Amino acid sequence: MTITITAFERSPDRGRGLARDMRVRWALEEVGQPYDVRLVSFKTMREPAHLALQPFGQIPTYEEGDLALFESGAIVFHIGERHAGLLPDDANARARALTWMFAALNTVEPPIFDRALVMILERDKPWYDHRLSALEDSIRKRLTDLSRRLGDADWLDGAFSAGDLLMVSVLLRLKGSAILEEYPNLSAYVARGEARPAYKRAFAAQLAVFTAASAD
Ligand SMILES: N[C@@H](CCC(=O)N[C@@H](CS)C(=O)NCC(=O)O)C(=O)O
Repeated sequence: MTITITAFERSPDRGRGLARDMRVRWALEEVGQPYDVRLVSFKTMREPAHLALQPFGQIPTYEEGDLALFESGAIVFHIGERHAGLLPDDANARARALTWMFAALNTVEPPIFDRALVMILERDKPWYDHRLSALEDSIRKRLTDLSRRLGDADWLDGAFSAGDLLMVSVLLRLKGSAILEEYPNLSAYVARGEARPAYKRAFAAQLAVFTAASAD
């Protein structure tokens, strides 16, 4: 059955692979599932057809036969449930991988995403420096704990899983920042994720969309 996901027709991140379709593309590449991409504009995302798929008017969405999903974490979980390669077979290990998926999205991503938003939207506000520094403190708190837990392991809990896929996706927003570099094992963890062939294929695919749109 054909899988179709949605992605920005012109991603605001300019092809850096930070939009959340990237994690879905990466998951599909890890399990070897081909997929189609429907590109959407900010205008299309607010129209009824897209809102029927994604009630908040966002990307990504996932369609497969009569199944339509939204929320990147739920989509990655679904892909992991249906195909081998992202979730362990052992029930307890699978539950732990799911725990790491939630940790990435619920515990680690919020301050990292808020920092990115503040840097874009609030740079000219009087509270900018204070707010940025508070968010960076929150991020450091999370990264300190994550770094301690990862230690010198390659992945968070044994073999690479959907938990790592989401955690690396979340940390990538800090790539090149001094904050991530304060944690050499996390920088190396992110680099290990990026070195995976599936990640590279997904990254190239999303970049090709941006490059083509820029040539128009
Ligand atoms: N929690 C959602 C967040 C989706 C999300 O924020 N998507 C962004 C792109 S990365 C988007 O569509 N932004 C446009 C908007 O919110 O209007 C998920 O993980 O799928």
